Amino acid sequence: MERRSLFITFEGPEGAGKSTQIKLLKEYLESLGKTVLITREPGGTPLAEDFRNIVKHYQGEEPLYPATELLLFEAARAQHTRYVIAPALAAGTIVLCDRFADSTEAYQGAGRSLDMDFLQQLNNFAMAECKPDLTLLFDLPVEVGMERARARAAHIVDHNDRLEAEKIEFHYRVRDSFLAIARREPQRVKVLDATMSIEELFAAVKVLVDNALS
Ligand code: T5A
Repeated sequence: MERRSLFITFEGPEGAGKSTQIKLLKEYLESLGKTVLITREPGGTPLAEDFRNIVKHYQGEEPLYPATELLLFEAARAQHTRYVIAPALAAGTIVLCDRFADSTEAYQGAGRSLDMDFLQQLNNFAMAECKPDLTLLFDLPVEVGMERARARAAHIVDHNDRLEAEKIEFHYRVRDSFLAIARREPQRVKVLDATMSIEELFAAVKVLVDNALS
C-alpha cells in the first residue's frame, strides 16, 4: 500500500541544484495526485525567516559567534518543525525541505569545528519527531557548486552571503561531512551525482522517490 505523508530533505554543498530539483519533484508528485509542501531551512515560518536573514546576511560590527550561529539555526528549526513540518506530516502531506539537520552537522559541526555530540543533541531537540524518511544528497565538487552559485549571484543586486563567502577549505569540510553522513546512514541518505544535467538528475531523483513511496 502507498504511504501518504513523507518527509524528504535535500542536502548538499552550495549551488548543488537542490532548489531546481525540489520544484520538479513537486510538479511530478502533484501530477500523481499527492499533496506537497515545499519548505526550507533556515526558514519556513515568519520568525525562522528572520533568523535566516541574520545567519545569511548579518553584517554588523559585532561578529556572529559560531555558537550563536548554531543556536540560531536550531532555533529556526524548532519553530519550523513544530509549526510547519509536524502539522503537514500529520495531515498526510509530502514535505520537501531544502536543507535540514544534516546541514547543521556539515556546516556548523565540520565547517566551524563545533562539538559534534552536543550539536547532535541540539539537532535532536530541535527536530523532535520530525525525522526525514529520505534524504537526497546532491554531491558535486565544491568548485563547481561555488561557480554555479556565483553565476546566479551575479544577477542579484547587493548579494552578500556569510556562509557562501567562507574559505574554500570550509566548503571542502562541508562536502566531506555530507558524504560521511551518507556512509553512516545509507538507508536514509542517497547520494546523487549533481554534476549531471538537470534532466538526468531528476530521472535519478524520481527513481528514489518512487521507491520511498511504494
Ligand atoms: N546552513 C543551512 C547552515 O550553515 N546550517 C544549517 O543548519 C542550515 C539549514 C542556506 C545557507 O545556510 C547554510 C547552508 C547555506 O549556506 P541557501 O541560499 O538556501 O542558504 O543556500 P543553498 O541551499 O546552497 O542554495 P543554493 O540556491 O545556492 O543552491 P541549490 O538550491 O542547491 O541550487 P539551485 O537549484 O538554486 O541551482 C544553483 C544554480 O545552478 C543551476 C541553477 O539554474 C542555478 O543557477 N543548476 C544547474 N546547472 C547545471 N547542472 C545542473 N544539474 C543544475 N542544477 C541547477
